[in-house]
Amino acid sequence: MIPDKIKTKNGFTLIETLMAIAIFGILWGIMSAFIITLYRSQEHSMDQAVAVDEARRAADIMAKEIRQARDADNGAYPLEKCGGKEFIFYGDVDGDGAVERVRYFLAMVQSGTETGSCTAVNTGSACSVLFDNFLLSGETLKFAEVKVSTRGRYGSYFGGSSARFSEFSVDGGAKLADICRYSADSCTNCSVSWQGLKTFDVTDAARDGSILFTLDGSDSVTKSCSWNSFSMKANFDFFWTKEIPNVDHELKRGITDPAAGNPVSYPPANEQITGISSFVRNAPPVFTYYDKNGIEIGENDPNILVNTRAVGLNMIIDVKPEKSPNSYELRQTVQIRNLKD
Ligand SMILES: [Ca+2]
Ligand SMILES: [Ca+2]
Repeated sequence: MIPDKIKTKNGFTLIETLMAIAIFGILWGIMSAFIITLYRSQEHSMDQAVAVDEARRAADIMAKEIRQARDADNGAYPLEKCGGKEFIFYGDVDGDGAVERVRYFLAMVQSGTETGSCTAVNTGSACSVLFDNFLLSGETLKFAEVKVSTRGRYGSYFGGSSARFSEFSVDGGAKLADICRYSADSCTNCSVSWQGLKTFDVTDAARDGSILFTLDGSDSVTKSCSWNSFSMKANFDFFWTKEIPNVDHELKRGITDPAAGNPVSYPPANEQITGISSFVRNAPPVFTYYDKNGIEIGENDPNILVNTRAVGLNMIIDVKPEKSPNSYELRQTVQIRNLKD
């Protein structure tokens, strides 16, 4: 009876079983190669899906904010700049009753610090340091400041009724401040460390890509430090933030709160910049502008600010341009509610 039982109920022979195992093995090999490929492309698709989702949310935020553009708190027109990669307008985007300056732009924001020092040898002499390699053509300076410090023959004389101090100036202009004057700055004679530290916003002077800092010891800073080798040394820590157009893929949003005053102002230094959408690979404009008839207005049209009634958003999202899936294009047109004819 045993032989009957070896031949199973289903009737498979040993050879049939082995063949089934071999076929299954081959199929499994094909399947796993397929699954691995699928998984890898899925991973990339996931990144792309996340980027597209982020872009959609950014477009929603922008649409909501653009729709309610209005006059600035200082009376400025609702639209300030209608560019292909930069759009600037005013609106109360946080709903606190005060109108912010809002800027969307596609550019890289870069900051840097450079330090330079110089030595004045003779009594009452000056020394200067020039910075001129921080801004390349096409780049825009957003903010610059300098921290000035010094060391030298600063102790008071004539019984403390007068004092030695230096005068600080920028680009050969008028004196901006005294450094190490009187005891308030508590500078000591020929200190080994920098002292009298003061900070100045020098954005306007640095905007042309070149800035000269001068410290002048003509207020009786005497040659006697390190026994007569110098009268004064000056140190300038120069800090800057700039924007480099068309090299970045992150769409940014800058918000400037109004600063108190009459009229209020929107100081560039107060701008808070955040990224709102990564992987924006636009060669064509991100922002387009339309008049009351829905006709697109050219970016160089001198009347673009007054004629714009709607803003088109066009974002081309691609996590890795060299890989599929292909880029995703997001388009939306937003009417500005307060600019109806
Ligand atoms: Ca507000
Ligand atoms: Ca300058």
